[in-house]
Amino acid sequence: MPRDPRLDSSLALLADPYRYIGKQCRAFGTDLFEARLLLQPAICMTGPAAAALFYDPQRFVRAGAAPGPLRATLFGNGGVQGLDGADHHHRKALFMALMQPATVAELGQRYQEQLERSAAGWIGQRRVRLYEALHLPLARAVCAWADVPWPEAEEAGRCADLVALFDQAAAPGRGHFFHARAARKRCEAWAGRLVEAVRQGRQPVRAGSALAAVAMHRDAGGQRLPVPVAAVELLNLLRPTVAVSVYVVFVAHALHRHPECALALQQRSNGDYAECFVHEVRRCYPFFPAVVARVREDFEWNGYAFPAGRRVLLDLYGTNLDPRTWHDPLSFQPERFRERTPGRFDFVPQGGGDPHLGHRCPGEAIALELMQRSARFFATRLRYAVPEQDLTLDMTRAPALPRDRMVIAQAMPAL
Ligand code: HEM
Ligand code: MYR
Repeated sequence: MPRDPRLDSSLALLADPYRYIGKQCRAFGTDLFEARLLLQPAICMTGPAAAALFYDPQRFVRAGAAPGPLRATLFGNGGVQGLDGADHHHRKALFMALMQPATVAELGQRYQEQLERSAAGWIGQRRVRLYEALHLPLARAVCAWADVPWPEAEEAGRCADLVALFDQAAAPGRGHFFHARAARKRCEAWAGRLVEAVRQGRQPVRAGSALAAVAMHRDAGGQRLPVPVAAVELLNLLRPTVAVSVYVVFVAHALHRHPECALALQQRSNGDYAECFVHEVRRCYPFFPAVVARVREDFEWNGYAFPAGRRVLLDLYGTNLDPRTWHDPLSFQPERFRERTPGRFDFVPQGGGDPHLGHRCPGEAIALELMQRSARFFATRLRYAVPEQDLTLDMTRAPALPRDRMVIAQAMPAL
């Protein structure tokens, strides 16, 4: 197996998290190579065949796979991300049960109301940084949907903490160690108190709400989740929904770069165009760079040895842009999704495979719903200018973002 000769490649990965694996693979002319990451040997892979391998649950486990710094911030400990086998299957069902179309649509409706309310406040403002401006409407919507009480006096701090969990998880230095780790401690304490209050009947909940489902969930042995674990799972619903702000920024960015897409969204009779458009946004824009697992037992693949315990990274960003799957991969063409339904292993912005069986993101329906509502809102309900600014994406951070965070100006209701 080709080898990255650096003594340790963690800094190279951190400096270019979306392109490091793809670049090395192109240089070696292979789909995979070996490197030292976080002082341990690791196999890095890209492309649809590697994705199909990575999502074979017989081959890989997640226990102990996620790097410590990400567990301390983005994921927490004891949550679904680190489970395997029957434990994973049972816990995953808790998430999938919340993704019924009517439940997702209800979240979409609440988000749209909050977006309209926030946008009313953008009118008359000189400039609005969309990324930051989207956090509160998303946080309000998901907490109302989940049945999580959200007192106005606390919302600024709580919202900033939920953002820090994903925005500063991979930030070098202070952002990670000072903001994201402290935010996780505060968020888990808050979510844990809510779970206890529900269990003790002090916090009324709607049957079937996300908070009720997490608080009352029983593991395969019939036990309630330990409070800290339930807190992690509640945050596994709240945090990523606020993180959809990154995708919504990309929606606005793509509408600006491709005004013909805005026109297509304005045509009422344009069928599933909004869905094709947001798929193409998820395919082209960099968000979740790579996923990580460990080899369950020794095996060989295409003549390469995968030793038990070895950490393996799958490049999601590069797989979405793989020229073997996608014609002219760097050109933004929503229509490509009219001609072809995405496969389970070649279109992997939120992971691959089957979300019920493996670790693929359970929240894709939510991301799609919120992105489509945002696309329609920006294209048909809000008029705004995109003033002079740096619209290039900062690819040295994860999540990548436009350097000026997508500023809009002169917002007003569309006639
Ligand atoms: C897992 C991406 C939104 C909940 C994942 C994974 C990725 C991902 C790449 C890992 C897949 C793997 O390990 O194989 C994203 C992106 C989102 C997003 C880019 C955009 C904001 C959401 C939403 C929710 C959600 C809205 C729920 C409300 C989860 C959970 C997992 C997960 C609970 C762990 C699943 C498991 O380990 O079985 N997501 N996601 N995500 N996502 Fe998302
Ligand atoms: C979520 O909150 O679960 C969804 C969005 C999180 C994106 C955070 C991006 C940084 C993650 C870096 C992972 C690198 C793995 C090698």
